[in-house]
Amino acid sequence: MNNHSGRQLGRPVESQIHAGSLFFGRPKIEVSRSKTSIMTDASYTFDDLTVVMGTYNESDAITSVLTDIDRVTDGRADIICVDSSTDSTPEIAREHGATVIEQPPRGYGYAVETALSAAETPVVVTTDCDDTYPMDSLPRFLELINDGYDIVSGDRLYHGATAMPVLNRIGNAVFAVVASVLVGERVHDTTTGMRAYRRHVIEDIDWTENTGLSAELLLRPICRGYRTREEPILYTERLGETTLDPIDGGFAIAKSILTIGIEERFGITLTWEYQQRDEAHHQVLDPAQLF
Ligand SMILES: Nc1nc2c(ncn2[C@@H]2O[C@H](COP(=O)(O)OP(=O)(O)OP(=O)(O)O)[C@@H](O)[C@H]2O)c(=O)[nH]1
Ligand SMILES: [Mg+2]
Repeated sequence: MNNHSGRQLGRPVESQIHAGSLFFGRPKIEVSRSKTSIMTDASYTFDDLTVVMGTYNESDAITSVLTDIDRVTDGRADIICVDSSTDSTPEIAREHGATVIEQPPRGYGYAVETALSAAETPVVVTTDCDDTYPMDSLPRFLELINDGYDIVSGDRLYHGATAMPVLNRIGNAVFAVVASVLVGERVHDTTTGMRAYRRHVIEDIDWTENTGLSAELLLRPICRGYRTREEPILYTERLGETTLDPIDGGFAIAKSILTIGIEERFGITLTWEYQQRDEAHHQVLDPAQLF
């Protein structure tokens, strides 16, 4: 361990993700280790935090999600929703005081990247707007950012994620193993929607993925030496219908993980693939809404 506090080349020496073991089970989370090894002068509060999300017909869930954020942060965190809905989601978001940016429904990654770019605070947290992620974990995520981490990634699988469909659970476990081999660090949940980032990480990297953006937002920073850790979170059943097709979406994420791994490991850009991003992989696509 060392006391580097800036961006490092090579492997993230403070990363709690690998914790010395690539294949021998889940690493023990050692918070005290990070507290003694990482030097930072910033101490952020909820006034320095924006929670961002894509929203696509989430009227069943959005009230609960936004109310939880306000309750946990005492109304101090900014909220940005990038919305592509045809239901009342954007009106509900505005009523709750969220900033709403409207965008055609082009997929998860387009929405989340727009939302991340719109945030102005030094700390940004992503979530899905489906009530699956625990906003009660926001204080812990902020604490870990203040401990010096650039990224804190919610690990849904640590507690079993029994609310997750079995197919998704198996897929996520496989993604994690493949990604771990590719990036050379043990990761456990590459597609989680809940993470905290220091905003400079978002600004430093050119993002290329759509459905696979969540994996990209974790894997490229790991490969580039940002201080990253996974934090166990509880995952609950979704309110409202899923927007993403698990099969098509799963293949898109697998392709993203392979591409990111190859690009980062070998320092190449697979331009043949990224002249344009993958499509939305929504469950029900309404062609009239696409442009
Ligand atoms: N603005 C916008 N948001 C989107 C789009 N596609 C998905 N989202 C949002 O992105 C988040 C993730 O989508 P989910 O449907 O939860 O996908 P998932 O988490 O893979 O699937 P579940 O396990 O069912 O939650 C949700 O908050 C969606 O509303 C889109 O095209 N535009
Ligand atoms: Mg979701």
